[in-house]
Parts: sequence; structure tokens; C-alpha cells
Amino acid sequence: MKNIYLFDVDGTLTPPRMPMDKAFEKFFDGFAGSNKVVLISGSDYKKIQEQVPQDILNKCDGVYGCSGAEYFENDVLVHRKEHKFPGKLLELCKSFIAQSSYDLRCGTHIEERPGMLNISAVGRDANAEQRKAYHAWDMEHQERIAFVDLINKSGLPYEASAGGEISIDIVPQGWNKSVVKNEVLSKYPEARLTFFGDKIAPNGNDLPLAEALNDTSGKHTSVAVESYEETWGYLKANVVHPKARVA
Ligand code: M1P
Repeated sequence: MKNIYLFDVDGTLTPPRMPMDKAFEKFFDGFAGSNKVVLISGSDYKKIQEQVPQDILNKCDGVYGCSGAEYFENDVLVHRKEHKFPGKLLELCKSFIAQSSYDLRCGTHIEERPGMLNISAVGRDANAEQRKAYHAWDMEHQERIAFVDLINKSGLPYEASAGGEISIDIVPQGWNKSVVKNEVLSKYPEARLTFFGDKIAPNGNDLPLAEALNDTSGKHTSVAVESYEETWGYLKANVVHPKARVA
């Protein structure tokens, strides 16, 4: 049976929104060359390319962006789902941004991606320092979680999650990372999947895939990590899954 390794990107293979660490990049290049690897990010493919070298992306069996709404193999778009988000939802997002009690606004507060809205009160144009400051503030004030909750309980056919450090992803119901399980298994029905993600906790965008893998077959597994260093540690130590040894 073939082992397939699925990885989230931000916080799992790289520091959030940063390129891969050079030493880990070297290690992971070898790993992707000798194992079946699939990447699955909340970010779009263009952002993934800023973080993971193209050589590594091309060694992957496939790369999913926008939590599965777009899929690339060997740098070629294989499929992409689009969605027109309704005015009512956009109005809710705008009022979240306007009412945020965080003072700073840096620009690009609503980003429309294939099949996804990405919302940020501080804005996607925040620099590294501004990101860190917002993230620390949000950890204390839980502003993103409150909005995620509001969307998820609104009765609208959308689901929200807090993917990274400063933003919220909103997708049509069911358009979350869990779609990757069936897509990969339809290609490799016998595969045993091991997923690494840093947002497996409630409201995290890795949770739907982790839950989907926790099925009655008992074949698949997910590994919660807090950083690329931790992912690296698991891969190096060869202790990913008792039955899923790394090649
Ligand atoms: O891949 C995880 C997340 O990365 C970014 O989040 P943030 O800018 O908040 O750190 C975004 O691209 C987000 O959509 C994505 O889920």
C-alpha cells in the first residue's frame, strides 16, 4: 500500500507567509523526491510559489491552493472552482472590518480568491512586524474567532476558519480541505494518507481534513504540528505513523 504525505504550507512547512527555511528546504526536496507528497494550502498557488521553490512544487504529486478550490500538477492548472459570493456576506465582512477595535488598517482587507474570501481587519498589506502585533492582539481579544463563529452560526451556506495569523478564510459549505481526501483516494484508492497541519484545533482550516481522515478505516492519520521545525522533526525521526514509515 502506498503512503501519501499531505502537508499544509504556512506554519507547517514554512513560517507563516514566509519562504521555506533553507536547511529544511534541502531536506524536504529530498523527501518530496523519494515519497509521494501533496500540498494543501489555504493560500492561492501564486502565494505558495513565493514560499516553496518551484523545483519542490514540481516534485509533488499535486498542489492544492485555496483549500482545494484550485489544483496544480507540475505547474499546470488541472482544475479550479469559482464562486460568486453574495452581497449579504460581503456586507458582513465589511462591517467586521469597520467595527474591529484594532486601530491599524494597512490595506487589502477583502481578497477574493477562487472559491474563497480572505478577510483581514489589519489587512493583507501588513508587514511582518504589523502581522505579529495583530496576531498577538488577536490571541488576547479573539476577534477572528468571534467572527468565524458569527459566520458559522449565521445560517448562510458558508463556513469560516482562522487559517493563518491575521485573516479569516470563508468558503461555500463543504469547500474546505477535506475535499482533498476523496480526490487523492480516487487517484490512489489503496493509499494510506498522513496529513500534517498546524491548524487542526477547532476553527482551524486544517480541521476538516483531519476529521475526514479520522474515518472507520483507521488507515489514515493526521499529525498536529506547531511549526516547520516540528514537521521536520517528525520526518527525520521516522515516527510519522506506526504503519506509515517514511521512505
Ligand atoms: O495558509 C494559511 C493561511 O495563510 C494566510 O493567512 P494569514 O495571512 O492570515 O497568515 C492566508 O493566505 C490564508 O488564506 C491561509 O489560510
